[in-house]
Amino acid sequence: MGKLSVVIYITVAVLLLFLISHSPKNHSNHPHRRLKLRSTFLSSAGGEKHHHHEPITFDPLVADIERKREDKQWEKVYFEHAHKEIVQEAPGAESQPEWEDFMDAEDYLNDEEKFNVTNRLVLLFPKIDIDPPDGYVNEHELTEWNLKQSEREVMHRTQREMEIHDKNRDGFVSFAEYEPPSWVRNSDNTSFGYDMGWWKEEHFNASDADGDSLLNITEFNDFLHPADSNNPKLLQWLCKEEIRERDTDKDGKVNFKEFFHGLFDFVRNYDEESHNSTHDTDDSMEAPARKLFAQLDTDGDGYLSHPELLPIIGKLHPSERYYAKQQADYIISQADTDKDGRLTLIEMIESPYVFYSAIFNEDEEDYEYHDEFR
Ligand SMILES: *[C@@H]1O[C@H](CO)[C@@H](O)[C@H](O)[C@H]1NC(C)=O
Ligand SMILES: *[C@@H]1O[C@H](CO)[C@@H](O)[C@H](O)[C@H]1NC(C)=O
Ligand SMILES: *[C@@H]1O[C@H](CO)[C@@H](O)[C@H](O)[C@H]1NC(C)=O
Ligand SMILES: *[C@@H]1O[C@H](CO)[C@@H](O)[C@H](O)[C@H]1NC(C)=O
Ligand SMILES: *[C@@H]1O[C@H](CO)[C@@H](O)[C@H](O)[C@H]1NC(C)=O
Ligand SMILES: [Ca+2]
Ligand SMILES: [Ca+2]
Ligand SMILES: [Ca+2]
Repeated sequence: MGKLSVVIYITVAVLLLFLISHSPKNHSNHPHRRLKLRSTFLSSAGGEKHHHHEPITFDPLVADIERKREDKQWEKVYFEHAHKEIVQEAPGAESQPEWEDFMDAEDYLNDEEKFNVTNRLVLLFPKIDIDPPDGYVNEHELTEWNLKQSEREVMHRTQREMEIHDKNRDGFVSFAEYEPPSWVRNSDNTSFGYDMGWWKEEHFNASDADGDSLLNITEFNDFLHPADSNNPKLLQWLCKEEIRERDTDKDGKVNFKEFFHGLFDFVRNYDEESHNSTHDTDDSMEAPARKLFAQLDTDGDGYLSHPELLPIIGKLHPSERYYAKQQADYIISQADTDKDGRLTLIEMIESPYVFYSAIFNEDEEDYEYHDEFR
């Protein structure tokens, strides 16, 4: 008995020593470059507008892991929401049951033998370099790739939303079934004037492209993301909504002042290349603003009506394609070593973390540096 336990003890100890000395962490020479799974769960709940957009996850394998994790969080929240009584009866129990799973997934991504970033890029390159397949990834190919990843992500979230709202499980959401987000129901109509018509019946009707009073998954996805829709009724609704928000004197139209102090900034920021943020003053921007206003005001009555906003609605509500291109431009600017405007596989492998920047935790690297400037 005694001998046996000593043998087991020694075997375990030797095994542990072996494991520790061969632990992947020990030969990771980039301690700061830890890939970190994101939680976009809370920030992504409906109504994304204007400003913030989560970076698109480049690698479908990583996106898959993120989605699975997010689904778990979602199931937990939805379960608690649907069964409040049960959860309240068991205080403190299982407060964070998924934590272990998250850690495992992150360890997996940072284990260079299991998740080898070089090998991932070698594998993905031919899937991106398709138009044309010429050994180079150009801006167009990278934009399309990013767009495909983000559309998959958006549709996945829409499917989950659909599960909540489609109460009779017929694959359609009726207006009666649709329950707007709680902050819409609780806010009064006049506060701030933002999002006044969002999640209301007019918005719903505009999303219903075939007019059968039900939203299928495509129409429901459009409803949640009007700026990415091709449905003209919905784009028109979006323009009307924009007028409602900007029309501070409530005459139903947008005059130059309302345009200049509201909409123009969005249009200008969209066309980033053409402006100097540090040198812009109201005075220096008034002339270009007046010029654009005159161009948009096609009937020349001195006001913008909702059809006149249609040419710039994509700039007021940037689409997924806009962000996909922005991210492609950023990646190319960082990884295109020979500055020919396109990426070879070698260039990609030499800057792997640019591609994983969406999940690349750079906090540790820059913290002290930035503190100096506070
Ligand atoms: C990753 O894969 C490349 C290419 O196959 C190889 O050279 C490299 O050693 C691998 N890295 C690790 C940590 O296994
Ligand atoms: C908002 O406005 C609509 C119509 O203008 C009205 O029916 C509704 O009661 C208002 N809601 C709140 C919370 O004030
Ligand atoms: C939405 O459409 C339904 C059915 O066509 C109609 O009864 C309702 O009045 C419409 N609501 C609005 C706000 O347009
Ligand atoms: C949903 O309905 C639209 C017409 O409004 C149609 O074009 C689309 O293909 C439908 N989507 C699905 C998934 O059936
Ligand atoms: C941007 O600012 C620089 C001065 O820093 C100036 O020379 C240049 O003309 C400006 N460009 C535009 C488009 O205003
Ligand atoms: Ca190519
Ligand atoms: Ca429909
Ligand atoms: Ca290049």
